[in-house]
Amino acid sequence: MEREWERLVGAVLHRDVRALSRLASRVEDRMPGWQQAMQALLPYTGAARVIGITGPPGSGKSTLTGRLAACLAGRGWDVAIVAVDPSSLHSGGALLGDRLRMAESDRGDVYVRSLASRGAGGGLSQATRDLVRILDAFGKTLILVETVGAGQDDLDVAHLADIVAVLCVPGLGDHVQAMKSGIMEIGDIFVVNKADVAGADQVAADIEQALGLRHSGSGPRPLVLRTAAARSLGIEELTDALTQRLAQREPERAARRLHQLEMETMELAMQRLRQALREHLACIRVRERYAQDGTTLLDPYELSDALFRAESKGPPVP
Ligand SMILES: Nc1nc2c(ncn2[C@@H]2O[C@H](COP(=O)(O)OP(=O)(O)OP(=O)(O)O)[C@@H](O)[C@H]2O)c(=O)[nH]1
Ligand SMILES: [Mg+2]
Repeated sequence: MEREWERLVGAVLHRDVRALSRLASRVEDRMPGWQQAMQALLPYTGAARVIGITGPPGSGKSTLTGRLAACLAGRGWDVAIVAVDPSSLHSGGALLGDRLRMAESDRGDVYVRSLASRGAGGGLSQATRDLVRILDAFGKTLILVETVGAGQDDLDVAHLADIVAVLCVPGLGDHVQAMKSGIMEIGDIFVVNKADVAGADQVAADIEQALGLRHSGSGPRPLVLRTAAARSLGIEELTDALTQRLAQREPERAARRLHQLEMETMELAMQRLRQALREHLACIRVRERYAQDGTTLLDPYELSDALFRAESKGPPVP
């Protein structure tokens, strides 16, 4: 490993916050050497608990996450917040707003970092996973991951997190219908935020009903709680519920970590495989042939067969 990376890794393991930020940026940008740095950190990871917090835009995720972080820090957890915000690609202002709202409510030792881009390689969920791992190695004991409840990245948070809290708010119409069914299934705790606004009781009742219909009976039934994050109402109760759920999940942790590492291996391998296929000579040759003779139909069956024959037998010529 390069000297600078070595220095950064060492400093992160000695809880140097500036090194943490620098290393996180370099890994996010996939600067050469990032993988060795992550490998060096890996043995120091596995202790941190991860809570995913997801929900529709504007439901109060950042406000709630900030309050939760303060509450958890007050109970002795060493907390970090990861805010995953793809929309910030388009609006840098929202990102700043997020940071500020969170900073207001933290106690100074809560580390906050936003991920706004897909970085140089891989998806947002990979960037999130890397960052969580770095924070874990740093020694954070509890990491809150805020994701906007829309799209695949949010379902991915379920693979990363020990437990997931799904936020709902009054005033979004038929809420349960509006929520993607996938989101409904990943929630361990449903939080009806903005409980100070009319309609919160109805939302809670709708969710209870939907859960009653869907819950299969494996594992504890998801909880439905009410909060008014902006007024700091319900935060203690939610913190109790989250920590209880974490404790209940404790026996499965080793198995879940193994599963997560297997999935990650698959993802990394798939990326390399895709890259290799793209670069594969056979592909180029056939494309050349196709370009020369526009009437030949490119045959994906034949071509994909040829690629796999080539994998095992050498000369990649169909
Ligand atoms: N009335 C009321 N407003 C709230 C409550 N919690 C948050 N808000 C407000 O809702 C707005 C959105 O809050 P955020 O915390 O930024 O919501 P978010 O879900 O993080 O938003 P995005 O990250 O943009 O998706 C802000 O104006 C908050 O002040 C609450 O409990 N009651
Ligand atoms: Mg937010």
